[in-house]
Amino acid sequence: MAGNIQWFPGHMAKAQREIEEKIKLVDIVLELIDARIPLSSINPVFENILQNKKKIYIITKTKMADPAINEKWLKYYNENNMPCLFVDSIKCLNLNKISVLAKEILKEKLEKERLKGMKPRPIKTMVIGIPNVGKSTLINSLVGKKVANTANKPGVTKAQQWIRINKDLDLLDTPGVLPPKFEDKIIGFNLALTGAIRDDIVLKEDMIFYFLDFLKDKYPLSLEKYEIKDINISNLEILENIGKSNNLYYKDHADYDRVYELILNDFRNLRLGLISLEEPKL
Ligand SMILES: Nc1nc2c(ncn2[C@@H]2O[C@H](COP(=O)(O)OP(=O)(O)OP(=O)(O)O)[C@@H](O)[C@H]2O)c(=O)[nH]1
Ligand SMILES: [Mg+2]
Repeated sequence: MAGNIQWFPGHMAKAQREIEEKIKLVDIVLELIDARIPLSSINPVFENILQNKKKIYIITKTKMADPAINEKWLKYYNENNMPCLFVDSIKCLNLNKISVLAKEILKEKLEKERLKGMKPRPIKTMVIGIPNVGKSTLINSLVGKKVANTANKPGVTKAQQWIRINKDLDLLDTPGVLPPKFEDKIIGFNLALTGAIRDDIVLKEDMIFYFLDFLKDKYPLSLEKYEIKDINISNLEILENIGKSNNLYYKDHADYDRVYELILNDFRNLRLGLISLEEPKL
């Protein structure tokens, strides 16, 4: 699809409505952001829905992203007074800090309740974010068992679900929501590369050409996996080389579709190294 990508599947409209309905019930929101695409994984619609609700940015998949770029993002969030935690739900990085930080942010409210004689209660939190960012995986890792379905594709969670993490924390899992349109086609590429939207929503060829240009510019060494040392060759030559060395051939040229799949799988399974697709302008 060229130019603006305009779409909004019905199930997302419903998921968004349900978030709007439940927002009153929660003390604080965890907005999940993919460490590899901290700009593209923000849904501006959430800003309107949340209004003045307290929020922690939970940066997920930290261990899949470039550590040097993670550092830059941490600095960015700190400088902009955006409470954040860089976590990895698979490697259990910083997960125990979530309820500590939530309590700290809600200290005044909880103290007021205590003074009124109310009993201590779990903090109610809603986990929101774009599809595939790791909402359900985070919840499972916090509970220590599989209570929510997860998979590496968008749209796995279909309905909201309350989950008690411990006496201090209740979490509401929600289905992923994306904005109704992406102004910038690079956002579409970033979302498709990381699996937040299905690959067939963007033009795969354009996405792979964008990605190869990006790698040449920012991560030239990653192409050594394909024995490409001279980054001045064209993307078409790169595809031909990869086709040849991986036996992905169709008549006299590379079987492009299968080469695209190979590159995508290599990126998603970290075989090209730890790659961040977006960095902050500091
Ligand atoms: N390495 C790593 N993988 C993660 C992390 N969080 C999630 N994943 C993987 O990302 C994929 C998507 O995770 P889910 O938890 O299903 O994502 P979701 O946000 O609930 O997705 P929807 O329900 O579709 O909105 C799964 O393959 C997870 O294993 C993380 O912190 N690190
Ligand atoms: Mg889910």
